[in-house]
Amino acid sequence: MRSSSLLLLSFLASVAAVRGASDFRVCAFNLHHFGDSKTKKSAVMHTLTRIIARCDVCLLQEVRDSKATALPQLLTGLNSYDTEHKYDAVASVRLGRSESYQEQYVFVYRTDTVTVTGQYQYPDDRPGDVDAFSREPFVVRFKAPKTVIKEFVLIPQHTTPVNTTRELDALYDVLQHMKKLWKTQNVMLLGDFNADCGYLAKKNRKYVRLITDTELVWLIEDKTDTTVRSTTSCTYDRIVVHGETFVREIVPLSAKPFNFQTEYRLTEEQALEVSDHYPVEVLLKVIKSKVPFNGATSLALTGTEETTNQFTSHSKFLSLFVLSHYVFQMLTW
Ligand SMILES: [Ca+2]
Repeated sequence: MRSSSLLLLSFLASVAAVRGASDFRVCAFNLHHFGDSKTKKSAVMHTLTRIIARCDVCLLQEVRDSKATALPQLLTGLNSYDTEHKYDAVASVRLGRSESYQEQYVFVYRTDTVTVTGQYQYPDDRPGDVDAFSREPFVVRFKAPKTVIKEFVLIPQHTTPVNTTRELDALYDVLQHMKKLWKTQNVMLLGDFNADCGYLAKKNRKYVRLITDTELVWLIEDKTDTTVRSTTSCTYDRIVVHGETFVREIVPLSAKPFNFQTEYRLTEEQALEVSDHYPVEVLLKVIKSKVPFNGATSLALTGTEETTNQFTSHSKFLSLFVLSHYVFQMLTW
């Protein structure tokens, strides 16, 4: 009796895991000088692949791929590592005030759960505040049929540490600009904002509209450590959501850094080879699937793109059901 209760519990947990697998995860990761030299380290590339393969959409920052070879390699690695999904990427041009130091924003996404429906390089020519950014936001709109929100806009930003306060405030103008341009309220701002420790003084926060506007919710809370080094604890990486609707369609309390050092049992040194930042991530609510106990699935999903996912969850569910049944038989014999 006891073992059958345990079995039931583990079965329910497995079902929950299957359903959990259909979460929709948005991530932002500062890869710390991602380019040619990193691609030569296979352990580092493997860890990067594992991290990025957790996300439906992953913003990469500090992509310094001057030879334009690192990103294709990363995508090839992702597609052979995780064959359940197909990954593609959309990238900005190389951005920066000097020729010698430039970075790209890259969004890696699963083509089976997400479509890019718009992209826009912010021109940074706002009258009275020309050249506010050194890495102007590369704004992308995504359509994700399995999420409740359906379509949303991501504004990325990797601030320049010494100019954090000004750039964060100017991001508010980018937000207003995009809301008007694309006629949407569903906007998320994310990335390595350097929004803590020495780069964003407490006394200056009241001047940053991105912080003071009550329509914005900062999901990664202050005092959360997004840095790998054990000697630092700063909340540099952030996810900020605009608008009541979008806030409602976020899974409560799901925003957090992903501590890949602990998760993948790396030493600090090994983790630092990957990056000096943890990725930050958040789950968007997905359209619920109904899984009745007769083994038949009826999913409240629409559109042919979902067929594969439905089939996968359905088969996983059935296999689990059959497996649990066998184990149960063995235990009760
Ligand atoms: Ca600029």
